[in-house]
Amino acid sequence: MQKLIAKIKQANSILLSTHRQCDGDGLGAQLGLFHAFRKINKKVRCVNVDATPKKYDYLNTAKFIQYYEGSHEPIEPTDLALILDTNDKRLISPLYEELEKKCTSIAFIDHHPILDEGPAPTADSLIETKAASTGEIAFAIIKSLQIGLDAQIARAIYTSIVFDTQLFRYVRNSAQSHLIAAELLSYEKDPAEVHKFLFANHKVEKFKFLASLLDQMVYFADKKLAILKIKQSDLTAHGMVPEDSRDIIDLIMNVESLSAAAVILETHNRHYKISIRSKGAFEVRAIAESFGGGGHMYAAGATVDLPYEKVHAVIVEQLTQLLKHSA
Ligand SMILES: [Mn+2]
Repeated sequence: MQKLIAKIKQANSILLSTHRQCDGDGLGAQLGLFHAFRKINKKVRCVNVDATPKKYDYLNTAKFIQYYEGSHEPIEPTDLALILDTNDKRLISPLYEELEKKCTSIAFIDHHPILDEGPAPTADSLIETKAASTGEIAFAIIKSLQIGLDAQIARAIYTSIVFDTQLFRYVRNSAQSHLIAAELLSYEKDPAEVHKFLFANHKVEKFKFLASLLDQMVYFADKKLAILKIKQSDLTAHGMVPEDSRDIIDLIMNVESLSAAAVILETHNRHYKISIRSKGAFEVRAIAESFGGGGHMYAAGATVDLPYEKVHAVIVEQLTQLLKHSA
């Protein structure tokens, strides 16, 4: 931490980024640091690989974030690039390759474990797997730099925490998430509005889509495990885009009997995006890693280019084995 703080102090220009298909945590940490660094007169910019989902409009993303894909604006030479909520440079590609050319140093600020068989993060990186969200690490950085909080910083960091803990359901054996949130609430005057933007944003069509999918869930191992396949045709039939299915894995984990479950989303022909969750009896990250993906111990994912039957069979086999050995 102290090494990174020194790097930040030295840097005149800082570029902030987060992983492709950003989420509330990466975005909140990025914007929290952005607003904080502006207060200490850094030349700071946010550049992400791809667009931000609409539900985050309340963070004024269009005003503060530039997009690399589809933009013709070059990346200017920058002292320091900070990449939030991932330590896997492949999730920033092809922006990452550009940052390597233009930035003096690059550091990942993240709470995911480093992949056993992935690219190593840069030497300046700060990986804190005990943090329930990257926003909490961003908060610690802001505190270390003795930057005063304000409403914009608070809303961004609060977004990180409530998003990754799913409204404090997934805290990591620590009071830290709650304590930081309590401090932020002196500045964030309408937390219920943030909760609404993040979690109560479903259209009626989305519920019809969900209803059709819940019927297609396949339970096995005494209803302790389940797999849900989402086909392209399921999305198009309800006017949905892949982003609309991202929260489904977390919704189905509300089934009491389940220990773990997987959603296999068909992104295009023979390409699948796998999301796996466990309630904690056993870890599922290794399954994602076996497909070249990664994530947390109990929440992981991968994208694969394999026939569906193969993907399905591997996941069923691995989940069944893990469940058996967890008993
Ligand atoms: Mn995160």
